[in-house]
Amino acid sequence: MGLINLIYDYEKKNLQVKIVYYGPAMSGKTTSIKQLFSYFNKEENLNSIDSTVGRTLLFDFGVLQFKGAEWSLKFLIYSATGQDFYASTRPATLNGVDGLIFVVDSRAQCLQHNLRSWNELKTMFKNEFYNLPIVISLNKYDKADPQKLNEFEFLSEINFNMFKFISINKTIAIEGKGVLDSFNRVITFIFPQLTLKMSITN
Ligand SMILES: Nc1nc2c(ncn2[C@@H]2O[C@H](COP(=O)(O)OP(=O)(O)OP(=O)(O)O)[C@@H](O)[C@H]2O)c(=O)[nH]1
Ligand SMILES: [Mg+2]
Repeated sequence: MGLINLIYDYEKKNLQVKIVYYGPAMSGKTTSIKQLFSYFNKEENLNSIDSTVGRTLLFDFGVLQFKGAEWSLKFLIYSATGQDFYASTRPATLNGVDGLIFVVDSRAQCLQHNLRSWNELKTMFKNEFYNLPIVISLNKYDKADPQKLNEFEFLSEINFNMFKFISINKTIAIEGKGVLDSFNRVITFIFPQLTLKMSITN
C-alpha cells in the first residue's frame, strides 16, 4: 500500500488529503466523524451507509474543504467499518490514506479488540505502517476504568517508539471532547506549517 499520496492539482491549486478513522467495532468512529463535521457545520457533507441499528455497513465518507489565499485544501474523510462481517471492505477504505485516526475503545474489556484491529493495520501496511501519521484517540474515556489502565496496556503492546509520527489523545466522542484535537494533530503531522484558520468553502 503506497504512502504519501497527497494529490496536487497545480492547475486548480487544489490539494487533496485522505484521512481514515479506523478501529474496532463500536469504538466511536462514526460518532467522532459526525462530531467533526458538526464542528465545521458541515453535517450535510457527510454520508453514512448504516444498518437500521446505526452500525456502519461499509464506511462513512465526507469532504471538508478549506480555502487559503492561494490553495484550497480538500480533506476526504472516511471511517472504515468495524464490523467483521464487512472486514473485506476495509483495505479499500484504507487505499491511498495519508493519515489515520485510530479510535480505541478505552474500556478495559476491549483491549483484545483494540489490539486485533491494530494488528490488522500492521498486516496491511507492513513496514510502511511506521511511516504513517497516526493519532490514537483513546475514546470512551468517560468509561475507562482508571484501576485497570487498559490504555497503557494497549500502548505498551504496539511498539510506540517505532513510529515516526504518532500521538495519543483522550477523547469522549459522544460529548465531542478531543475530537477536533485528534483531527488537528493528524493534519499537523501531514502539514507541519498548517493552522486551520482558513475559511471553509461549500
Ligand atoms: N460512553 C461513550 N459512548 C460512546 C462514545 N463514543 C461513541 N459512543 C457510543 O458507542 C456506540 C458506537 O459508536 P459508533 O460511533 O457507532 O461506533 P463505530 O466505531 O462507528 O462502530 P462501527 O461502525 O459498528 O464499527 C454508540 O452507541 C455511541 O453513542 C464515548 O466517547 N463515550
Ligand atoms: Mg461506524
